[in-house]
Amino acid sequence: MTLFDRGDARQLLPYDGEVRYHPDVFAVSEASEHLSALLNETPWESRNIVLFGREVAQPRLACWYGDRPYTYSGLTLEPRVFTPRLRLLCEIASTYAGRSFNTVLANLYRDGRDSMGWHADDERELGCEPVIASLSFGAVRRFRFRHRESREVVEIALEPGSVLVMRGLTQHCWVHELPKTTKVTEPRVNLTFRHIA
Ligand SMILES: O=C(O)CCC(=O)C(=O)O
Ligand SMILES: [Mn+2]
Repeated sequence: MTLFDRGDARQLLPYDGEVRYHPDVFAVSEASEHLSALLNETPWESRNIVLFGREVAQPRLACWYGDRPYTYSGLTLEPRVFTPRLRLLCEIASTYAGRSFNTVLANLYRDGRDSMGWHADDERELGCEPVIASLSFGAVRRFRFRHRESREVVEIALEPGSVLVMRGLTQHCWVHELPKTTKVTEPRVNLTFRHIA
């Protein structure tokens, strides 16, 4: 783990926000151990959402950890208690983000058909300029930001063992998505650590 190289990550957004990408935070063997453990230890839930008046399953599985429920798109995820592994990963995420976290949303993209649509993590309880640290394990997936006004798009490949930190105006001025792809057949686990006041 390269905790001491964490200052020099690349800033991805050209304006109106700050996103830093830290590749290779975890060695290949560490990242694959976290992936298989997270796949097995997490009580993954499938959630239904209403899309154009029809109830359909969200295109991914999820699990929410922290001390209060999480509500988004009209869904409430009941909170679970951090496992020792999540406590460890939370500490690492905090080191890169420079702040502490008390919740994590775990997402499982089973293959390239799973995805997350355009959104911002701008729920009121995250505060006005939230800091969010996103850890990736498993398949490499494309991740895109789109500016709300200029419509400029910035894209990055999120690799296993990486940490992405979003802060400042990022959630105000940009939306982000993890698009579907026909090229990926392997699973990816993502952990987004957040601080809820
Ligand atoms: O899977 C990812 O990398 C992004 C997840 C995300 O944006 C979210 O959980 O809010
Ligand atoms: Mn998000």
